[in-house]
Amino acid sequence: MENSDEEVDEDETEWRSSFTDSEVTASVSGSTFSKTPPPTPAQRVILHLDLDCFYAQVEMIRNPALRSVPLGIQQKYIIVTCNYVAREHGVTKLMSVTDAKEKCPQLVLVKGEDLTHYREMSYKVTELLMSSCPLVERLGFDENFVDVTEMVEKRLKETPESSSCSFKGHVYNRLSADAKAGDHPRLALGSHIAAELREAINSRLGLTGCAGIATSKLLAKLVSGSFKPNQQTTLLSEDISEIMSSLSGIRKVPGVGHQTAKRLQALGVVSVQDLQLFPLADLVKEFGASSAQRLRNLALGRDDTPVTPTGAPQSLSDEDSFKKMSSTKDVLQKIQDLLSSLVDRMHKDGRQPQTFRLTIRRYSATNKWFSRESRQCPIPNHIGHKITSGSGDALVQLVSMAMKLFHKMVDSNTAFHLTLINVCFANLQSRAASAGSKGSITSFFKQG
Ligand code: DCP
Ligand code: MG
Ligand code: MG
Repeated sequence: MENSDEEVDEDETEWRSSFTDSEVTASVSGSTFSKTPPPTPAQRVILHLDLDCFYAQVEMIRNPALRSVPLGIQQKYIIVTCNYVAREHGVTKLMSVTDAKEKCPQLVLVKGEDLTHYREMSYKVTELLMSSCPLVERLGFDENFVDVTEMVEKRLKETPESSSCSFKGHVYNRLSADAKAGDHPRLALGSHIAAELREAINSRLGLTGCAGIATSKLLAKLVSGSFKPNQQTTLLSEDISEIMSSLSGIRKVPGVGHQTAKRLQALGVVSVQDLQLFPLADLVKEFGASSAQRLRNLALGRDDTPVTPTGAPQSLSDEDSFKKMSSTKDVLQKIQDLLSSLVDRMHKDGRQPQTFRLTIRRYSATNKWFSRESRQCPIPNHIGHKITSGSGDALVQLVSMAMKLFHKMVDSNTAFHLTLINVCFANLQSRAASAGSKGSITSFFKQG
């Protein structure tokens, strides 16, 4: 669960960056429709796509015999996900292996610590979506936002009769047949585009997933899991307050992470309604003006952050966590293992890393999540070049760099107890444009 890449977990940072305040109009460039005004924020159409039991689906594609059995993907002693057959037997995501086996003794377990196949499939999905619409933002491994506003406007213009089409899939809080597509032509068209994209993902990559269709990222994300698996749901603007008040607590609001929820709770704010009604001035005192307003807006279901196209990642990393590592020999072995696969990925990526960073986590009984320490150093050009050209002896030199950084953090003459090691290449520069531009997403995608 913790040997994540930079982007696996839906942690607070990720949501923050995805839902930070920004200019309302940034995402809805009306460039191709110069005669008509650009769509207003309320006319945006944003899709959120989330793949079904993602790691389990990848394993079922690799071994189709697993489709008909209850399947759990195991990382350490946790089932990080399970297929829907297993879910019928009461197995749930993030259940301990012991509990899952108790619920479902015939559960088949596949180890999911090596993320290579999941990562590759994940980027294939983003790439496929980008081939239909450039405005795609990744969120974690199995989710993407797509801003289809322009596609919708184009269809409305080119085939005006399409504005009277019906909704595809479910409509939140209503019987789909009763929802008047004529009153919501853009969302109705968005539901057709969502169905087409899901179909493309299914026919070309063999994956199923759910989609939410709404006027913002926040709402699309909230509505997409209403019917699972392999279904889609549209949220009409008149049901925004309904969906917000259906949430069981503030932690369910995307963008409110663990830390924020704790601070809110200390103010007595527990439910979404509490947050809607809490005096703004007091929120400002705790969080500052802009975060306070953002939190208030989120609670009201308002989010005008744009879908920000995801470029190639700015760093590549790999890590592993363990109960206890306390000898330099084991550290060396772990660093060698991690670096050898990371160097391989870096080579396929094609860009040249300028910086190497080593991160460790020391055991702490009290502060389990916030005790990471890092040291970094520049990668000399001749070593960076060896990585990109795939020359084998880069690894030896990198391992020795890593061990130097390790000794800067840890005095190996005294006892130590580590629970995590992370190796990271940062400051990646594409060869074609070492004069400054960032690595291209296409070269990154080619590695799959
Ligand atoms: N994941 C993980 N650790 C977590 C959460 C998720 O390793 N704490 C991985 C396993 C999942 C994948 O990320 O397969 C996607 O997470 P989701 O929450 O979307 O769960 P699934 O896609 O597995 O299931 P669902 O069908 O409910 O979306
Ligand atoms: Mg999923
Ligand atoms: Mg997900």
